[in-house]
Amino acid sequence: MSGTVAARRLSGVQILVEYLIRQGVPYAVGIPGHGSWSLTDALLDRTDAIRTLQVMHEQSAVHLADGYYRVAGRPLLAFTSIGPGATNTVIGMATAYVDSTAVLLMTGSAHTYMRGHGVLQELERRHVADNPRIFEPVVKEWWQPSRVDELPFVLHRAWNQMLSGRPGPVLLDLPMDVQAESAEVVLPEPDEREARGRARPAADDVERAARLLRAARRPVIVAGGGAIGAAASGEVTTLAERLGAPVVTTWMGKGAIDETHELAAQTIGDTASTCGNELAASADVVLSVGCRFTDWSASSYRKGVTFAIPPSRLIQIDIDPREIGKNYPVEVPLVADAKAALADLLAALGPGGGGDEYRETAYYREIQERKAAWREQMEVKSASDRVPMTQARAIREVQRATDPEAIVVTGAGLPQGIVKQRWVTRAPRTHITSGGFSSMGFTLPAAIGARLAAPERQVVAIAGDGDFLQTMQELAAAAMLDTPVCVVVLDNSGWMSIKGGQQTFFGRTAATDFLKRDGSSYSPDYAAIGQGFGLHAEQVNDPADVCPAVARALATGGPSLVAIKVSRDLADAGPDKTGWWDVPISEQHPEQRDAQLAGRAEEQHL
Ligand SMILES: Cc1ncc(C[n+]2csc(CCOP(=O)(O)OP(=O)(O)O)c2C)c(N)n1
Ligand SMILES: [Mg+2]
Repeated sequence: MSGTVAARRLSGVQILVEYLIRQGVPYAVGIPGHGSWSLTDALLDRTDAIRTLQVMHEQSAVHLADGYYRVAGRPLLAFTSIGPGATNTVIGMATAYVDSTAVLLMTGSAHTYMRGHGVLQELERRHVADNPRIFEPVVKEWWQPSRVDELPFVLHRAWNQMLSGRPGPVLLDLPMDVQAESAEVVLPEPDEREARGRARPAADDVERAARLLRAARRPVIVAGGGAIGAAASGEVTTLAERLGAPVVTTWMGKGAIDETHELAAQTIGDTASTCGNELAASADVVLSVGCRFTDWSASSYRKGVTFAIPPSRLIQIDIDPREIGKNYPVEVPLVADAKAALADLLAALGPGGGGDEYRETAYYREIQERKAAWREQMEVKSASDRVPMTQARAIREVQRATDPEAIVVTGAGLPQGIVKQRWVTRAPRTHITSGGFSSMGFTLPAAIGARLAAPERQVVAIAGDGDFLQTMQELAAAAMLDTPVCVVVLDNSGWMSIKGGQQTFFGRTAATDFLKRDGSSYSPDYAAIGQGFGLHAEQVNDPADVCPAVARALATGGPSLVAIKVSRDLADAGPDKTGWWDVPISEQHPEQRDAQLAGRAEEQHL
């Protein structure tokens, strides 16, 4: 109890460090500068409890912390100096914010008594010490304390905000004098300050939802990131079996059900699965669990492609009331933690179903047939022997070399869609991707964080060459930490996903190939890059060599890189297109424009 705890004299950064230790935070990751000298100095005194990790770019510090959170469900501290180091993290914070993951970022700030004077790296022309306002759209809340004795309060507020309700990143912009000065303080007791417990839905809404589900003939469960964040995978699967309902997943929801389960009907949206879209679009009742119905997962709301709500009736579980009814009209809103809501729904449904009964229905047989048809369609690219190989084949071979519970990490580009579409995810928190913000450069640093969170698991970072080239300097971090991530670079000499979109929507391509002046393709020597950073690194061109190369890389027990030459042929380079995506097209391309306008006319949000 705080009243009985003696006050201690601590500096601002000591308060921060002691608070983090109290919360069990094992790593502080970042790049020091004069704006955070006090912090790195204070961390030096507590290396027994919290370790400082170096990265080579502040963006990576946040992606690393984000990757750690996505796997462990616990936050790290990312830190930077004042100014450019701080602004370097914006993409990382945006990625975390959009996907509702928790990161605590500390940035250095101008001394309170010099604010506005133009301290080195201060932004001050519109407002003193103005750096944090750059972050306003990408943090749940931010603080810029003026006094050391504010810090205990600020820290428990920040911790609560970051982790309660819908999680998200928070920013602590800490003036250099507040870092350095000391005060008599009492550190907050987590037990007395945290919003623990799971928010439950209203009982009468649960009853209404249960009635709808009981009467449903074609129920479908849509699992989003909220299902994984709330550790509700068990409930999702139990409810699916109880109802005989297929489970389809969004990018963030992949892993909410073991994808080898008969009721796992795979992913929804564009570059997803045919079976997932067909089942979701023909559901009579859709139960969504922590998903926000993005355009990408809902095929830009074109009726009948991924969803048709109505006539489908929607039961929507979300911890954030802001998401309720946003994109589709909702029949029963359940504003609640996903795990609590599903448990309540299961209780309200009462006994019945269960066991293998769900296998007896015509609906079940239809689900299996649709899944089989989709698997057959995927074989075309996944079993292809062509060289340079398809990404689909490369992914299949990479997965053959890994354990069932291996963690796979992707950032934007064709690999992100291919992995979403074809990697068989067996457990929650093993498919990690920069989903909603879809950031390039996420893969490698997030994979390092993932591995730190799960040192017993294999971690495979599957990056396009473009994605890799944005943060490949973190091979240095992996090498110094000796973190055994296996980086797989899918080299197609370009930003091929964007090139494919250009071809589809504009009928010609621009600025997406990596070319030399003579017009031939350009690729750096990725294996040499890996070796240059001190990693075990190999180059692979033949599909048959991928699995052995990845197995060798994983067996080294250290960080490694496998570069794979993949197809540049737009016809087979990427995932199958399974949905619809609304892209505005100018009158200069009448054919593509007319096709888009026809599709847009069927969008349900209009
Ligand atoms: C930081 C960032 N910049 C730009 C984009 C837009 N974008 C999405 S995918 C992509 C290309 C990805 O290229 P690569 O990683 O090589 O994968 P590929 O599609 O070629 O397989 C780009 C430029 C993005 N998502 N993130
Ligand atoms: Mg590429």
